[in-house]
Amino acid sequence: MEKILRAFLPHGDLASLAPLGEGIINTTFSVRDEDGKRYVLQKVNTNVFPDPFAVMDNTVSVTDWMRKRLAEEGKCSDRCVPLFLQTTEGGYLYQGEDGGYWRCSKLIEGATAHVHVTDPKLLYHAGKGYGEFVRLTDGFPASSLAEVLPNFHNTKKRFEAFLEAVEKDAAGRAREVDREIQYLKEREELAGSIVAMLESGKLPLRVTHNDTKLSNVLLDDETGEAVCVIDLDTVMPGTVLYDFGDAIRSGAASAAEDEPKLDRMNFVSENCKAFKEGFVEACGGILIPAEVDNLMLGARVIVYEQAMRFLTDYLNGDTYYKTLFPGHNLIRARTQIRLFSQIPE
Ligand code: GN1
Ligand code: MG
Repeated sequence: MEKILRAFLPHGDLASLAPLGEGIINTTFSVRDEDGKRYVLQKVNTNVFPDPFAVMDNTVSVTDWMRKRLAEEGKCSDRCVPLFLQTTEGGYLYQGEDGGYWRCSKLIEGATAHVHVTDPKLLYHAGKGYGEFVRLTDGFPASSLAEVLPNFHNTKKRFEAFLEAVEKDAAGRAREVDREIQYLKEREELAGSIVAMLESGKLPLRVTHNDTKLSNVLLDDETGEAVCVIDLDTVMPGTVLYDFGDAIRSGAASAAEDEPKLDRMNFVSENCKAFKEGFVEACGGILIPAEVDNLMLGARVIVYEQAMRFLTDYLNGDTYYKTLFPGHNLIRARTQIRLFSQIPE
């Protein structure tokens, strides 16, 4: 670890290193130097992101764009946009001895990544944070971004992968989850709905974050206001429906995605309303009617998609998401199905 850290922070003593966050893809630490300055050190999961250089190119070009935008508006971007450090060799990635790739950014102080909040006011602020992301990235040439994970939110393709996993039944678990499989299969037409609107041009292609869970927008510890959107790994061209939908998936849920007591997972319409209000407000009028009118379709499709993704991984024998115990992905799939069933059409 010392060697990796030194690639980014060559001077001074390093005081501490501790695990950070609850992401289920990358491995993350917080680092404190002798002056009390803190950094986020992260190992990129190259099983999921085979081209970490493309991930960093996307991240840096979008964050630079946002910083420039804020400066033009006379706003300070210190805490509003993640800032990545270059290594002593130049570049934003350091390759460790095991071949893994690491990156380092400044930690944003006085703000928290909430996994769960109950106060609708905080949801309003979270909505504003993600809406501000849409506003600030408006005009960025979305198609210049690398598709680091092709078809990431192509729900139609996700459905095909799900059917393939059922068919293969690699871990011999399909019989046990027949009810869940049937439930998702019966709703197949939902899988193609957004894809069709994108293909026909009804929905514009925008820069999208694609992982807009509640904990990816930091809220100020004192005011509760949104400070910064983090985790830009999956920044790609997409539709705003994906980002709104994925945010509702955690923001308007009464429990964590892996809550084992299923009846604790419910859709909280008040929180959904608050998030939507903040989101649309901060987008500042750039959304077209087809986007505003279909935001809730985004929520239904993304929660449905996430249920399928978790169940697919369960059927494949837990090869994608980090799991802590054998039934972890199944619990996740079940909470998503329950949440989905409560989101109004
Ligand atoms: C993964 O690891 P994290 O929390 O950033 C996943 C998201 C899922 C989420 C579910 C690249 O994100 O799409 O919604 O888990 N990211 C990737 O917890 O697959
Ligand atoms: Mg992520």
